[in-house]
Amino acid sequence: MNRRSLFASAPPDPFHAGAMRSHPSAAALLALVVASALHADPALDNVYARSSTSLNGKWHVIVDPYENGYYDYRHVPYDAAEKPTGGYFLDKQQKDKSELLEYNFDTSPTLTVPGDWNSQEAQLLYYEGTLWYRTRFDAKKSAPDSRLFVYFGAANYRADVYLNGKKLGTHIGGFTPFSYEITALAKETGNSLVVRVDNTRHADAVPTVNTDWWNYGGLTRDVLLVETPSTFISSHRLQLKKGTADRIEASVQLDGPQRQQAFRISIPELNVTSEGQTDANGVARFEFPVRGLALWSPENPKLYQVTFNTATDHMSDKIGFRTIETRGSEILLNGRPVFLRGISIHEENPFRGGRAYAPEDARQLLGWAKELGCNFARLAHYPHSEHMARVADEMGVLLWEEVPVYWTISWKNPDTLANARTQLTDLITRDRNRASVIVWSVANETPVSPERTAFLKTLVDTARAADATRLVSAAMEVHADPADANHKIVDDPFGEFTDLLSFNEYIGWYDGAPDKIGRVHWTIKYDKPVFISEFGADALQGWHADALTRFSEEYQADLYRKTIAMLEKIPQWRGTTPWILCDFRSPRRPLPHVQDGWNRKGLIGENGTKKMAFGVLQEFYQRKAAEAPKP
Ligand code: GCB
Repeated sequence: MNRRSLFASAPPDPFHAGAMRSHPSAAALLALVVASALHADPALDNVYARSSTSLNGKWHVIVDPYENGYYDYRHVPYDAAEKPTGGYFLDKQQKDKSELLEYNFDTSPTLTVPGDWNSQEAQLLYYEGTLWYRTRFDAKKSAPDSRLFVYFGAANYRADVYLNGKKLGTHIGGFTPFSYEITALAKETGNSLVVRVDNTRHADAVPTVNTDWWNYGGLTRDVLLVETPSTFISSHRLQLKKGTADRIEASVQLDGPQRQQAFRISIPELNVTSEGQTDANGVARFEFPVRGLALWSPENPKLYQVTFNTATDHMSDKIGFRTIETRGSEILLNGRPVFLRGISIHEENPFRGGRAYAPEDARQLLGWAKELGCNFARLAHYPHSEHMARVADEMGVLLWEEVPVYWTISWKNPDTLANARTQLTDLITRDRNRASVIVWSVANETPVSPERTAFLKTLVDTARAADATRLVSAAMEVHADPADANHKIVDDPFGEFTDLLSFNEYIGWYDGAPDKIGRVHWTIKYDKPVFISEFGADALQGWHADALTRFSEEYQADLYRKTIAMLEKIPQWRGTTPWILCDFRSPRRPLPHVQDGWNRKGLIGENGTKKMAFGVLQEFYQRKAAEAPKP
């Protein structure tokens, strides 16, 4: 086909033949993407307490492996033109029978939002690439001067967002929320919202190409149309002042034309109110005493209704108050030593399959953790949905939250570092008012090198600058003594910068057989609380054999028994999150009839049935809970 002749009479196209010099260079395109990724609309925290309409539901989709909807035939993005002539984001409809149009959202299939595409459609199970989503919605405002935003809980991995044919921006990072203001662009009826989601893995991305979990793509969390007053409370932060249990520190940010206003914070149940004034930037800081506060803990997950008021906006949040710190090798919760009886969790729903996203999913997963006897959970290996932290607040489960700096990241690439920092900051901004969250984790199993330690140190500094009240850690690795296979050494130089000395170990699974566990002895370099962020073994639920047979429930249960006995001999051991609550999908696990694409280290199988090791850990946690000093 002579493509040139086909386009000969088309409307002028600046990127068409003859206009080569006006093509944006690769560097300019990258700058465009980075600029739009950094393009910040006002933060919208506490989004579920705001006035909003759900845009969840069936969205029309076009699977676009060759990205015809994004690039023209010279591979230049349509949206780089000032007045794009093509691109699926224009959401065109054929006007007359002669018009050539090779896509049509209205007649395309649908997928449910929120939800990954892989688990909704068998043909998309392994799909990695671009998929276009389109929904239509009306946007009738309740007041003429109110403002409108579209909010995305998460889109994995890159999202290009368009409203009524205009680009709102690009967001990078698969697990953190983002929003765009659409006040000027939205119409009362018939808005077209198009999102190109691309889950292609990249070596310089966060995470990188190599992970042990499924790369679920799509609009994986809630999409909301949010309405705010013209000047509104765009973010808030309120918790106990560091080092005290009776003083509250708060800060708020207003966005809009009337930034300077009187501001009031109240906690009616405690009979406290604090008043202040926002400055020219819309910021106000508060500090006030509280009396008779019931501190939040797993045993008593007390939350208080807190209200935030200005003349133009009001908002409320349910917030718990607790302290967390370390002293030598102790972890102190509300000033008392605590042992973290934990479990690691991937955000997957074993019954429905695929990425979990709903409050009910959070209740299911954290409910199992409670049944196991946990007071703690590690939300591995990326930010889970906001519902997890909110449900943990209600149920009384302490949390470790993590960013996907996993295995081999491009340590020397400044863009990779900027990306990781943004993901970490966005996670902290979203969950910094949740009492359940006590640990920000900046990485998992990263290979020791000066570049990696500098990269992670920057993340630690970022976390501490954003939130000085929580602990910072990372799941590190154990080093072997070349002279003695049973001698395990914990000496990662990064351990100097973390509050917990957390590491993963797989003695008896990747490292020898279970009989090795009893022979191991440890050298631990730092006087910090030792936290075992992973141990475990694969077991196919329902498959029984002797304790030396790999993949049997007996092997896994025996490994748990032996590991617990070994860990109890480490004097500074203060908690663990064994790997993992439920079996989860992983393309790294092909063994037929045993793994079939699942990592089988769950204590619960793919169908929700518990394995023997669940009972072993439960028994240990019951004992630890009984031994714990009563509050
Ligand atoms: C690890 C990783 C985790 C894997 C696990 C395994 O060390 O942190 O993501 O899934 O081991 O099963 O190998």
